[in-house]
Amino acid sequence: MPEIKSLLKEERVFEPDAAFARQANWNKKTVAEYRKLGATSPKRFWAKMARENVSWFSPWKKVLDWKPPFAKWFVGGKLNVSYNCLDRHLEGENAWRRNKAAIIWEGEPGDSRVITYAELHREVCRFANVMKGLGIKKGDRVALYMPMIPELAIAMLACTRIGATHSIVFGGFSAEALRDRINDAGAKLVVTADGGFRKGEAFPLKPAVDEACKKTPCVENMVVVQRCGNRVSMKRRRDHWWHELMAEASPSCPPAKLDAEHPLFILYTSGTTGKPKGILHTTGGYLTHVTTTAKAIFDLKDSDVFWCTADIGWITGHSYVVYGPLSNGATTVMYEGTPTSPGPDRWWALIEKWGVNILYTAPTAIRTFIRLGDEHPKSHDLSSLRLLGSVGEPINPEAWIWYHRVIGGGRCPIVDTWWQTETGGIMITPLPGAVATKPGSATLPFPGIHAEVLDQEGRPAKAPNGGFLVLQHPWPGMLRGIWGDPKRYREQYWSQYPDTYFAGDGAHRDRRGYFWVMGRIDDEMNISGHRIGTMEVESALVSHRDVAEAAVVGRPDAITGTAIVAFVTQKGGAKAGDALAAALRSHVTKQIGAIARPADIRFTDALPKTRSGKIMRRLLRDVAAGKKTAGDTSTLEDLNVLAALRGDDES
Ligand code: 7RM
Repeated sequence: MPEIKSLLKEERVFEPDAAFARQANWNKKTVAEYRKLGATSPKRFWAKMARENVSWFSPWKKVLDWKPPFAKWFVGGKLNVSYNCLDRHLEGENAWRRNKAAIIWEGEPGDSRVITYAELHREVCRFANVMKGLGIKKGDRVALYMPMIPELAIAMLACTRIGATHSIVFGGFSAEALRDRINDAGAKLVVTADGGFRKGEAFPLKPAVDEACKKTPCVENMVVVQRCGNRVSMKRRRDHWWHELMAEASPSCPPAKLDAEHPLFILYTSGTTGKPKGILHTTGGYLTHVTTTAKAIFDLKDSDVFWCTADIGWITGHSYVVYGPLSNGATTVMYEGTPTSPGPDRWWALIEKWGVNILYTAPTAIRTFIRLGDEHPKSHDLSSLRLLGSVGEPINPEAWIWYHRVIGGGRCPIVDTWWQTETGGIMITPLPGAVATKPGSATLPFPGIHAEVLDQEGRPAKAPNGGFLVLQHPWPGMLRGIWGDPKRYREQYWSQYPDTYFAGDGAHRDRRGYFWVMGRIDDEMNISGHRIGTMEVESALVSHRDVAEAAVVGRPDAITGTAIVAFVTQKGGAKAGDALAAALRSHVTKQIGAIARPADIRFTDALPKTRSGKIMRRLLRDVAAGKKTAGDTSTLEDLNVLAALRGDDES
């Protein structure tokens, strides 16, 4: 498998700092013990974690019911996520947390709110009652299309309180994308806002919801948070202001006693077809996974201020802005806006202002800051930081070293965490008090996680050869399926190797057994840590009246990791050129959202195809990257096509 042979030759090793290790929640001894238990009996390990880290109304009868590929964890157990994230921090020996900050929120314009656990509890109960008043019952789906404001976390927790299943749609998605997700989930209620602040301006959201809900027969009501004060139209009887309903709502609402396998949320992720997959997560296993990993990997202490910079619209935000930190009783930071607004030092100013201790962010952000210059972080006091994390894509060693030196002042361990929307929580990661790190490697599986790299025949790949990253035992935070599509669930994740989860990533292991994840091996691209299917962009392009055919590939990009390149053949009569390229870019933005907007559009008379008519993406990837085409072109239908694409004179 030459394509997934690693070219990295990174040999630097950073041993865990002794002082950090002494105070770590999980030290070397704990980790060794848990690794042993997790290796021999993942069930016993996770049952121990579920007992120690999660509060249950009634105990489970069976730890794991595994009928491949369908898993049930903590069968028969009853619990409530909002109870774990709120109530248990207000009672008994934890009652001192009542007035501890649960959420430190900062808006882009510089306004801020500090919400204590007691306050958050009241707001969540109020909104739970609001939803009850709108007829929302256990099992109903609620779509959340919101900016990064506290009301988003409140709405999520309120859903969990009454057993409604939330489906969050990232605010950057278009009306069309929102409509499809609302309909697929069958959401009865949409919670949104008039807008949010981005790059110094109000970015309207409500108009997109209005547009989407022209064709969403399932939606009965809409609740709108007033964030920006921009003008919106409110449809009588269907639309309600958040503040008006909340003013009337009671601040007490008992938490529903939910089954461990009750659907907690659906989160859509890009697929390799045009249609996004609704990844389903349930209650007990997910909460056990995110609570345990947040405590162990981020070493969360009661005195910590934890900042995960992800938008809550992505899985990283679900698990490590909201559920993981709050379930641990920690203080979580939420920031509404863009990293460089009003200036390139906004993040560093935030860290200094709130005394952030733990920062969890993405390589694409780190690379952006490298380019902006060291003077911005250096103009702020970042000495509160004690631990750094990375997620979303492979971190190149240069970015790792810069992050360590300039942001971490050389003193903070870095946890490079590999996981997916589908895994629910972190899977492969260093433990900061116990595991030596190598820049660019996510190191070892978390205890109780059975990860491996397999070759085509299903044998563990031998260094230096790479292979496919798989998970060989179910884990508590795993997806329980694709909403409404068990067949696709089976085919997508479980059909490559028997009873083994196929992650879709290429990886290899070094002599220490460390994992080096190299990226997607399927038709998905990772743009700034966000997954976009090539097919999704292609179907958006071909829905434009001037496009005959489109092929989309990724090319390496210094900032976003991958940039989208679209090869387009236009319909007769349509003129190729900058005007059409601009029209296609905005068409894709309208269909999917700005994250899917192609960086380059290349017009061509024909696309390179095999004799059976399959587009040869490998060739297009080389062309897009400006590389000479390597490998076999013997199945290429017409070599002239390739020459024309490259702009060669000879063919
Ligand atoms: C958490 C998240 C998942 C995909 C995954 C990988 C890539 C994520 C890392 C990484 C190398 C990492 N969920 N990925 N983390 N690659 N090292 N530490 O990002 O569903 O949006 O994306 O992201 O390709 O399959 S996600």
